[in-house]
Amino acid sequence: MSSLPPLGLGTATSAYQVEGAVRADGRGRSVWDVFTERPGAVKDGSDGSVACDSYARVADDLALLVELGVTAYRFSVAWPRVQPAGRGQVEQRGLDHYDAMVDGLLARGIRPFPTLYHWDLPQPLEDAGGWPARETALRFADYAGIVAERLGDRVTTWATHNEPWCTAFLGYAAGVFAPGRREPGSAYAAAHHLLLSHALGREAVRAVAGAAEVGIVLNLAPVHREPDGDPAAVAHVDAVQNGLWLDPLARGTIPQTLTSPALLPGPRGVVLPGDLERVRGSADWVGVNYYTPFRVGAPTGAEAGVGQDVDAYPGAAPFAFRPRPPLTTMGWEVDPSGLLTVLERVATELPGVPLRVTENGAAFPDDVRGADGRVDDPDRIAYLQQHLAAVEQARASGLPVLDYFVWSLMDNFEWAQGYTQTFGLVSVARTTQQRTPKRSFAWYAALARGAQPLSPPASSPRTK
Ligand code: IFM
Repeated sequence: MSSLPPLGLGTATSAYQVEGAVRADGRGRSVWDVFTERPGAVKDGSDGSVACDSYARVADDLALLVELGVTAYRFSVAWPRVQPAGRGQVEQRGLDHYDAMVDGLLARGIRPFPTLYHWDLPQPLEDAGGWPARETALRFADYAGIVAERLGDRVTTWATHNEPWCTAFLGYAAGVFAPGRREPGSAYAAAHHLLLSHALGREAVRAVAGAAEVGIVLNLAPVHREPDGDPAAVAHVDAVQNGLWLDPLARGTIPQTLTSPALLPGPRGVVLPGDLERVRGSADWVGVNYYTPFRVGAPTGAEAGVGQDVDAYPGAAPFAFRPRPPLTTMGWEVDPSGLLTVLERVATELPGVPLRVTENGAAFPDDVRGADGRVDDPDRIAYLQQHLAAVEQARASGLPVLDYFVWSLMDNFEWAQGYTQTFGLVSVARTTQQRTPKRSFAWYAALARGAQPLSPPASSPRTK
């Protein structure tokens, strides 16, 4: 019988994906403001300048969370709102916004779960070298301390980074995310500095808010070998996706399969004496963002549109991803058992460290509406139900999974996919910003209110 507290149920968003208001209250430019101006960078040519207008509609979003009955809300703080240049001057109006958000959540009995960095690096820091430069890690620690000074009397649980793999490898190797650089060596340097900045940021938060629990959110995935897959490629993909983050946090080591000069001792390396000791043990909790497993096979030439970019694993022997149906509209395979696998792995590598599923959810076509005009999304309900069952299984076997957050509260700006992918429990009309709950919202609300037990899904997700 598990002695864990009841599973906390929440939803998640991030600043650039929902806030809009990119020129409000002295906000500086971020790498995503600049990247989205690049022709072809975003599938539908859109950007996050308006998004869901959540910066101005905090009251609407809080009302949705209350209606949903969740106990927790995961949002991110935009660094360029707090320090427009990424260093130096602090913009109090930006801090005021998050201060009010935290108060608004607490007043409604909802726990705030801020993430300090969800990909919106102040552009001046990118101009000075970005995450491949050590300086960025030091500036992140300053920023973390500034936010903690303001919110740390009420926020107890913090995340430093969201999915640093995306920042490093989609941003600096594949170049499909901001800042859009295709420099494999820089990606490995960025990865190290992101981890270092997590450790430094945690120290800064705890210096002003001693009782704070500071974690990091990783997008981990089981990596399976297809019959024709090269074992070396499988090991490399696993090392970049999982080991590069877990090994330093758990043991202060770097996977031996990764031989980028940036990670090796020597003049081209960025790992300085003492860095890994600082990173080891620096996660008070680990957030797992889980969507899909990866299957690694030999390239056949017919891999277009599989939803994952092989360039984001620099140095791997040639390989291709082979997702198996059912797929979401992102091209991601649906496999709830992968969530259990990932949770087991983290719990084994970091024994005793509390875990949270900080993102889980799915983009589906959302093209069926009920008589009331609401999106009828049984695929999403089934997806969530199946993955929540995996979480319950993990907890029943003793894994310390404390919270689960649906990605996302509402449809929003899905990075390089623009507004073409919908992950929300709530639809958002792009022209009026009207928020309309989907059927999945009612389902999750019933669950959050304890009115609906977690039982096997009535139907399985449609296949693509
Ligand atoms: O929308 C993203 C989020 O910003 C980070 N995790 C994955 C989500 C879906 O792609």
